[in-house]
Amino acid sequence: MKKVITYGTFDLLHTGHINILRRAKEYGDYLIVAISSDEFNALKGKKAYYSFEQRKAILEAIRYVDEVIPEHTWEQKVEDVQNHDVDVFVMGDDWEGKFDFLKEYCDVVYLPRTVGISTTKIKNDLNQANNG
Ligand code: C2G
Repeated sequence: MKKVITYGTFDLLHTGHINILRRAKEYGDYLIVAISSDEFNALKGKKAYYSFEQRKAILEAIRYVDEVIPEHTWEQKVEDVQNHDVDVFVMGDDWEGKFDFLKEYCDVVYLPRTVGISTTKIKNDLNQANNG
């Protein structure tokens, strides 16, 4: 079984997230998604609308996703890849090059981001719509 892993906050799920999950799954048979904990999000300077538990439940309902684990630190990726016998690490290309150190342990793939959508854009658009 070929195992793939990807990481992210996945807040306010949108087609950009679905696109990366669908394409990541195409690299193997089993997709693990490491979702940033609320505490790690704070480290990333992010405040998710949905809690970790809510984001986990949402991701677990997606057909491409086989397992969801928590992301607590920047440093856990090597351990995750080894402990879960991961063959391929996939991220959007806004992270291009940032995780090349994993090439020692698995394939590393950066996929083009979906243009025109982001959680930040959703929040801004909603704020504008509600504030006139
Ligand atoms: N993404 C995408 N297209 C978009 C928006 C997001 O392909 N329009 C991808 C990102 O490139 C990332 C994944 O969706 O691979 C999740 O994005 P975020 O939830 O924003 O995750 P991020 O904050 O980038 O966290 O250790 C890695 C970090 O946890 C990544």
